[in-house]
Amino acid sequence: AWRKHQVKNFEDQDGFEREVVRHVETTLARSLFNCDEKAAYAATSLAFRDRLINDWNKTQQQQTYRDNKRVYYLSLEFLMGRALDNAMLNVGLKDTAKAGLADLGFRIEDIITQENDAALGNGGLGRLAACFLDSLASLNYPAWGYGLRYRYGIFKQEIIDGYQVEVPDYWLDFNPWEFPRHDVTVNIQFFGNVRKTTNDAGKTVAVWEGGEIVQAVAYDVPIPGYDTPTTNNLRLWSSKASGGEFDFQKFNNGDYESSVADQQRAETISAVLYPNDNLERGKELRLKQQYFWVAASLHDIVRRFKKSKRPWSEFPDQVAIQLNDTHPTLAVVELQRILIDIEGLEWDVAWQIVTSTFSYTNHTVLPEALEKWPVGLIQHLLPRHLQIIFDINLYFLQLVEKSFPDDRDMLRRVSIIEESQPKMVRMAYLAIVGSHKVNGVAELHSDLIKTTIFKDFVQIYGPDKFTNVTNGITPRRWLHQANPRLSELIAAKCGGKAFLTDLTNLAKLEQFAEDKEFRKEWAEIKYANKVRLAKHIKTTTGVTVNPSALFDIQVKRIHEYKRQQLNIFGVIHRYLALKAMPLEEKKKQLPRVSIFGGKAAPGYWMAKQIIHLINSVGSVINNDADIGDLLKVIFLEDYNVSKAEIICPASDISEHISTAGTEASGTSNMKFVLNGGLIIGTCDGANIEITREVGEDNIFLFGNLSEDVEDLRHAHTYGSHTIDSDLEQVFKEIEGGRFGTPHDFGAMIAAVREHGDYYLVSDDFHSYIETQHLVDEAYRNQDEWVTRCIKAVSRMGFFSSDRCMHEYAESIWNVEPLAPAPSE
Ligand code: 26V
Repeated sequence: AWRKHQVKNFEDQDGFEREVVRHVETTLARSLFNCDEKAAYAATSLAFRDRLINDWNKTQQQQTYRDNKRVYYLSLEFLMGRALDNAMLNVGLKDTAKAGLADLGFRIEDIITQENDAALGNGGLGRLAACFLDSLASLNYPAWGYGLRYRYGIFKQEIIDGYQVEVPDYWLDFNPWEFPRHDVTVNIQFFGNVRKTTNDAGKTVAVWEGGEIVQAVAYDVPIPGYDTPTTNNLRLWSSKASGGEFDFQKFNNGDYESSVADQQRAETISAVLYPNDNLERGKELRLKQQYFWVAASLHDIVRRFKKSKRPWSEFPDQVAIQLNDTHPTLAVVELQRILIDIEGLEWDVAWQIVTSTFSYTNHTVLPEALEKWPVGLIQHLLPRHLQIIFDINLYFLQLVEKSFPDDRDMLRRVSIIEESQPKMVRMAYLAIVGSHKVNGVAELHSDLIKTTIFKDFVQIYGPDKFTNVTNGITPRRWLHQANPRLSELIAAKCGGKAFLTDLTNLAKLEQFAEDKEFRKEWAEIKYANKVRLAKHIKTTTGVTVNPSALFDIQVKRIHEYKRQQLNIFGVIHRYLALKAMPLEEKKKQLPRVSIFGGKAAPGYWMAKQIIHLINSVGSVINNDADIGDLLKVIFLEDYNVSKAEIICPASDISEHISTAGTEASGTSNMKFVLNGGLIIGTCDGANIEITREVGEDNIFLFGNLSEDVEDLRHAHTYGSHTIDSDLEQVFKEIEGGRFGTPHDFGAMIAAVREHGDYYLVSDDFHSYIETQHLVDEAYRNQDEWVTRCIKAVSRMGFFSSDRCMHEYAESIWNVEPLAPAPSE
């Protein structure tokens, strides 16, 4: 009987409309006359959600039944963006929905934009996790993501009087894409103490007791693959007071307030995403988040493994766990604890299992981002884990001593415990010691970690433990969804939509790079995308920009190492040059729109100053009648995933100009090139591999190389350096009050002039300006420009996150895809 009544998916417009109407009338209990865009969004989402649930259940059943090795991607951040558009495209019924919604009186774009972004991440690291989930599902890998269900995602940014103001992102008021699993809970212990006792077998064992319990509740989010029924799972944990007798006791004793306070304290754990990107501040709540999420996830994974009744030795054959940066490193310790304290395995047997299970991805070399936790804090919060960390360190150092006898400095350098005041646990070292593979995210970055921050570990373990997997992006969201017209044009020339599942098919485009008609269509699409962005700029900032001008875009988190200050100093230089030009010459200049966007961490004062300078410069230049369309400066408020989908298709040039050696990879560089824009960039991160693929003629590189950075910094500090005279001119104008109160920007200038110019802005300024001139010159020849763009796109096949997932699967996880169950 069950089979006979199985839920049927809608297949056509009529079926879709029927489902929408049904959801409006019954699920939402609304009349059709009273169906606004929010309700239409809700009903459309529910209709698609029903489809996903079917595939999702089947996928999970199939994965359980086949019982192959699974991948678990542990990440504190998943920057998913919107789900509806993605679900419609992956299921292949967007056109059907579009027609159906039109029939019901709605424009599909108005419905799609009702959805709040799921913004559970800061930037590149979180968006990478989201792209990986898309690829894993699309390639039919049995994979789960594990994260935290933050009540507040990354803050919303408002610009008020040119300054960033943070507004909380309460995104959960209506979220049809998650399923609370109130039956899937895990009790998580904090604090307490450790007692040693002897068990029945006469062995000394540790018992962690006392402290407090917080409950983790699972919320599941379906992750549909593109053009496949495989629908994977993203499990997000939410924290809740454990309830039970303890609280009732308090309640009955009339201690109502304190029982409510307990509850609120528990819920605080998953309340908010930490908004720092590349800065570690060592807050206790952050450590609590990490353990809460790691312990719940591992409990879940172990529970699933135990159902198969296999011996523990097979755990690494069934489970691969990827640590997305060091944030989940406590998982290494937690699994060791489970195996020795709860399952009774011997240390060495357990440790073998642990290290075969985990692998670790490093995403930054910036010293201020490397996680360290005070020993005292861990002792207090997780007393048993600290003991295990000490033991892991002891055995590790013994091993090191065998290969490096008498090298006491080596032991001090590589110790997981930093002998500082206070003592610190170095999480990256713990992650390396607890993993069988460590990878960087672009070639240069992977080389740098081997020669700098993890150099000693290469000596100890040999080079094979360290590997590179260059980042990638999903072409479904970042081309097909964000740029539907370009996707269609490519499909028409590349033998259909195959490029969306094998991006190397883009190579077929190259033969059309000089084709006049094709170039024209290409340019028209770029223009239309610029018009779309110009409209967005007009409605959000009130500034009119000319879509025929060169659009120069830098959108990413605001950080000194990413050098938005270099960009804005360059803009000022351009403005001064225009102002100084005789009219005749000015008329010959190429109009340009400089577009910025990105959030500053709320506590990052200098980043906020940079935002303020950009806005101040904008308000002067945009209102200067002498300049008109020749130069506009725009700061786009609240850059996020859904805005990126409008912005990336609209660039002529985008900026990826970090100080060489600081940007681990970058991924927006890939998004912009894939959408037919060229880039201006430094020899850093994935820019280097993009250059190798697209060819030096199709990218604008400038600036010093990473191998020279150390010497240049030295020269700043020890006096043999003078600041570029054009840059001095820019500083003088700022100091003269041309862009508002000079005092506001004093620190930015002092950072370059007086404090050693750590990010080498002055060293790269001249090269940057010259290269921007080359961009202008190149852009004047539109035919050649478009040819370059087409060639660049045709050579971007390598940067699909599908390729990344294959590489991880083969060289790190040892997992294979699982063909979806045949549909009945
Ligand atoms: C550190 C911290 C410290 C505590 C507060 C929250 C927080 C959040 C993130 C991080 C680590 C940041 C590392 C990171 O985001 N790296 C970026 O990773 C991208 C994906 O691999 C890469 O493209 C970027 O170049 C890299 O900056």
